Amino acid sequence: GRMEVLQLLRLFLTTAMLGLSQTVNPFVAQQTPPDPCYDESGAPRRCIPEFVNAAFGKEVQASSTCGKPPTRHCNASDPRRAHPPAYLTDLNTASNMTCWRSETLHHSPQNVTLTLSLGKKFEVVYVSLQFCSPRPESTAILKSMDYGKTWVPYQYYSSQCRKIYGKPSKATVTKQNEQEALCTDGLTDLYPLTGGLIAFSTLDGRPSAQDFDSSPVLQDWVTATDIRVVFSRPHLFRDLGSRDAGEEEGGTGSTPYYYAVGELQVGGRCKCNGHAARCVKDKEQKLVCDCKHNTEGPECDRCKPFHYDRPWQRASAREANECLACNCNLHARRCRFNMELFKLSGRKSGGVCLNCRHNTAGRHCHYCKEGFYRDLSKAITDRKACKACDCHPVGAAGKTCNQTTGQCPCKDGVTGLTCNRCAKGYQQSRSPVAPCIKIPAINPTSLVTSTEAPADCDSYCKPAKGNYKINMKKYCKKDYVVQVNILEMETVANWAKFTINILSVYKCRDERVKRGDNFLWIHLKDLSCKCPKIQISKKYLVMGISENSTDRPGLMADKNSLVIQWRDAWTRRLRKLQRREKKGKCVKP
Ligand SMILES: [Ca+2]
Repeated sequence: GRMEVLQLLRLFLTTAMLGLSQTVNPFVAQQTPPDPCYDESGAPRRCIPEFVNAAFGKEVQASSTCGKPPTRHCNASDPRRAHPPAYLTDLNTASNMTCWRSETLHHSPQNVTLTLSLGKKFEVVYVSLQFCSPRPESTAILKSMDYGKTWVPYQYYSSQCRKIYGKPSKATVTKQNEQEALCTDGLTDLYPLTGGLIAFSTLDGRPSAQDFDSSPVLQDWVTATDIRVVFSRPHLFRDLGSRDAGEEEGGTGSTPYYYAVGELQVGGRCKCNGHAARCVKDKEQKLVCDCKHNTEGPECDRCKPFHYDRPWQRASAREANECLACNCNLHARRCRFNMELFKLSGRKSGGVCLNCRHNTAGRHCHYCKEGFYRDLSKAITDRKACKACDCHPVGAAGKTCNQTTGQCPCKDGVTGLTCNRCAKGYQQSRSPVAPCIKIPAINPTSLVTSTEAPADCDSYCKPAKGNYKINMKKYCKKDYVVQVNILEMETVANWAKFTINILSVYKCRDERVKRGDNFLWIHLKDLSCKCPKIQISKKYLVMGISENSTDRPGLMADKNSLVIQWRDAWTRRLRKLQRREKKGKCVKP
C-alpha cells in the first residue's frame, strides 16, 4: 500500500515535471523570427513568456543546512556527502537525486526556512517540494510581492491546522476571500518516508480562476517575487514506531530529526502583463520583461514616454491594450495623460502634448501659436506649417493675426496683410497712434490751392462769409434755388465737378433741375478763392444762374452764386418766397 502511494506521487511529480523539462532553462534565445506580440498583419496581440520552473538554478537561502560541523552522514566540505541548498534547484534526474538536508534538530522549535528569490515578479501557478526525508507534519508556504519585505501566507499543510496555524482544515474559498491561505491536512502523511510530495496550486479551487483575465484579485494572488517554505514541525519518530521517543506532541522533543528536500519547484511565468513574450537579463544581470506594445518597466507595467494617450492596461486575450502614442503632429516629444479629456473623448484619447515646437500650440500641437498663422500650403506636421504674422509694429493694432488668413489687425486707415500701408483715401502721418489719416480731399480748396495758389483772391471775389440773408430780391435774380447734398468731387480740366443730390427744389427756370442726382460745376479759380466754399458730405443751399453747356451737364455755380451751408430754418422762408414768386411778385421790377 505504501509503495503504491509512493509510486503514484512519483508519477504525479514526474508528470508535473514533464511539462517543465523542455523549458527548464527559460532564457534560451528564441530563434523564431515572428514576434508573438504581433499578429501577421502587425497588429498587437497579447503575448506571454513561456511556462517555466522559475526556481531552477536559483539560489535558495536555508536557515539550516547540515555538514557544519561534519557529522557521520553529512559533511559540507566533502562533495560526496554534502547537502547544500543548491541541490534544491539543480537539475533533477531520477538516477541522481540530489538532496538538501537540514541540520539534525534536537529541540523545539524545529522551524527550518527555505527562501527563494525569483529576482522579479512571476505569476506562480504552483509550488512543489519533493522530499528526501518524510514530509513534515506542518508546513507553510508564503510569498512576497515586494522582494522579501513583507510576506503573505499561500498555503498551510498540517495534521493539526487549527492548533498549529489557527485555521480550519476544511475550508472553501469564495469570491469574497480569494486571497486567503487555506490549511489542509492532506499531503502531511508520514508516508512515503522518502520521495513524498507537497504541491500547491495557486489557482486551484478559487472561483475567479475561470475568468483570470478579468480578476485583478487573482492576478495579484499569483504574483510573487519570492517564495518561502517554513517547515514547522517534523513527524516524531515515535510515529514511526520508534520506542526511544517518549515526548508529547509539540513538546520539547529530544528526538533527533532533519528535513531533506530533493527539489523545490516554482512553476509559473515571468510576469509581463501580456506585453512581452519573454524575459531577458538586463545590463545588471537583472531579469526583466522584453516589453512590447509601447510599454516599459520590469513587468511592462507602464507606458513608454510619449505613449500616454490612454491609461496603461494589462493585455487580455481579446484586447492587447497597447499603449498609444500621443498625437502631437511631430511638434512635441513629450506629453501627459489627462483623465478629464480622456473621459470627454469617450475614453479614446487623453494625451496632452507638452512644449509644442515649431510655433505650434494646442493639445495636439494642431494649430499655430499666437503671433503665427497656418500656412495652408504645408501639412500641419510640417516644421514650417506656421508662419510668423510679422504684424507691422506701427500699422497693426496687435501682434496676433488671423490664424487662417494671416491678416493682422490694422489700425484705422491702414491696410495690407501685415498692416504695412495706408488704405485708399488715406495718407501716412507721423503719428504712431494714427499712422494713416484721411486725405483731406474733402477740402477741394486746399487741393486746388496747392496747384494754383492764387494770390489775387481778395480782388477777385468776396467769399459769401456771413451773408446768409435770403430776401425776395436775391431769390428773384436767380434761375434756380435748390437744396443739395455734396457727394464727391473730381476735376475736369479747369473745372471742379461735384456729384450732388438735389434734395429740394425751391425755384427753377430750367427743366434740368429736379430732385435726384445731378452735377454741380464750379470753376477751379472760383473754388480756390473759396467763392464758393464747398465741403463733401455737407448740405448747401445753392442759388445760381443757368448756363447752357453741353460739355458740363448739370448746374453751375460761380463767384456770383450763393452757395451757403444749409439751415433747416430756411425751409419755411423759401416756401414763402416760392409762393410769392408764383403770384408774380418777381416779374415786377
Ligand atoms: Ca536536487
